[in-house]
Amino acid sequence: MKRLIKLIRKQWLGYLFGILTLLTSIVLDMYNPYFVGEIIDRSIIGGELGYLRIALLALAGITLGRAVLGYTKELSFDIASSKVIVDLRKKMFDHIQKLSFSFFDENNTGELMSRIKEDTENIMNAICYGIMLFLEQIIYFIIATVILLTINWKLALISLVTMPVIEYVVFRLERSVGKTYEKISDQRAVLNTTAQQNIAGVRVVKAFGREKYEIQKFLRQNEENYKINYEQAQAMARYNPPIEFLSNLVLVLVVSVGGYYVIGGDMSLGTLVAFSNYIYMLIWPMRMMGWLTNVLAQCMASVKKIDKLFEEEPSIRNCDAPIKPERLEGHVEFRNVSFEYAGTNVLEKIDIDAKPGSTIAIMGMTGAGKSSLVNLIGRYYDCSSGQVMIDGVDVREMDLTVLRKNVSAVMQDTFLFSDTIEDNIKFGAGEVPEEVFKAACSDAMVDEFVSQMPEGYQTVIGERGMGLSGGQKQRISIARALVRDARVLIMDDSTSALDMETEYAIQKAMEKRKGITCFIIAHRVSAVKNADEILYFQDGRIAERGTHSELLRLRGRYYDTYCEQYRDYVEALEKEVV
Ligand code: DUT
Ligand code: MG
Repeated sequence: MKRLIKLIRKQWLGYLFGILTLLTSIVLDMYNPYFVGEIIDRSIIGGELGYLRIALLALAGITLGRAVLGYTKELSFDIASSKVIVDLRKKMFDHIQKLSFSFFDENNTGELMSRIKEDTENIMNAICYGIMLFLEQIIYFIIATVILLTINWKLALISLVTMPVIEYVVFRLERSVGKTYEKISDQRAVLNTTAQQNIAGVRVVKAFGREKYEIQKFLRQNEENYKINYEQAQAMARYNPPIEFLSNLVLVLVVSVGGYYVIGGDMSLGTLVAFSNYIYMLIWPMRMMGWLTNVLAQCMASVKKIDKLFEEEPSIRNCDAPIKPERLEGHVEFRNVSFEYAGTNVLEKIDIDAKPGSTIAIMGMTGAGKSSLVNLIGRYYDCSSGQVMIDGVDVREMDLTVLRKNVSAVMQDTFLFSDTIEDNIKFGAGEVPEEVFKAACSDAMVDEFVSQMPEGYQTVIGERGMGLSGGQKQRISIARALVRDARVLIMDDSTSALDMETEYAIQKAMEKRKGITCFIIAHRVSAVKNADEILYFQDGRIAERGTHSELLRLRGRYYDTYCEQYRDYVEALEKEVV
């Protein structure tokens, strides 16, 4: 809330201008009933034709003035509020970007999207139309009350006494409409999610022949949506008639009592007409209050949700006095490292010493903790106990920017942006010399297929753009990691979609890149056998470790994997030989 008020205060000039035009417009409006009353008394009854001309001119002037002022008022409120929302969205986005991996494990995208979109829209409604109408109606009410009291206090009191009755009815009705609003908003979110998941996962739906089921599911949601909308329509339909009735009743009351005064000569006819016009200025604010409280309640709920998001602290951030080494050698050590996700142990007491420029290969069953291990190097997560060190400095004490700049990762799930191939590759590096870019593309075997494309590196991939094969995507993400001048390179299962030949070619190219400490996770023996040390993981522990030949001699799990992968080949070879 404080954050929002600060942002609103920043736009004070726009709001002030809006409020000034609003006040002027109200003042003009107040003359309307006055001139109508005077026309009746002086021109129609009194026969003063000259006055009629002046009064009509004044009325036309008021109407024109109000139109211009109304436009300026809406525009100033709109611009000021839009600026507040733009600032708020920017702050939210900056904040979300700062949050750690673990936050995104726990919160789904849909919810964050609705914070950025729907909740800010709710706030916009309140700080733009809400504030504007609230001020307008309050002022109308006060001025109209004063004018009515000066014209005829008895008649004014009769009308004022009925106002709480109208307000009570308005609030009762508004509450039922408000409830359906909430239901509609919830239901809309469900409908959106259903449609969005279905469209995003359309290939799975089709491949599994689940179209009919999905259509049914959507239709059910749609039907539900219709029902709630119907409910709201009914609530809305019930809303107006009773209020209309009450408003008219007040008018009838005033005209009847006022009629007596006019007949008795205590009040002119024109004054009575003006009086009844001012009464509308009392009733409208009463009617608006119901809507306004709803808008305000929605805004408060959204502000609360957004505040909660802002309260989320990044679990991983710089320590108080982070160490900023000029240059890293890339000496990575794990010292007695354990790690857990939400209370479940995933890694237990791991010790690794990766000398600068060495290659550590990691193998093991799925779920053994391989990705979890490498995620600790660039501090995507922090270990639960023990220490991960680079060049003798605990990664938690190193400046995050320096650390992340020096650790380059090819993640297990390839994610590319809907952008050109060139921008995707340069994503983490910014502007790089052409030869560095070229070298990365050729080492990652990207050049091989991109040079065949008519638009080459300017080809846009992703939505409506060029489709790529799984292996091509992997090659681009390898190039993206190579193009950065990082000391530590992590390749998490990043050659799994490549054929052996391409994998081999990339391996050979990587061997030329001296001085980079590599962590390679792979399932194929061919991808790990040249590593300085191979770690075989099982249930979060290193079950076997050594070089390729050491592990073969051990005749353990690595040996079994090796035999498994080479059996067919060996058998075929044996047959050939015989
Ligand atoms: N795990 C979680 N939350 C996560 C990621 C993993 O609870 O966000 C669990 C699942 C698994 C263990 O941690 O039991 C290790 O997962 P990891 O991804 O490290 O396994 P992996 O060795 O990389 O498996 P794969 O070969 O399938 O990539
Ligand atoms: Mg993994």
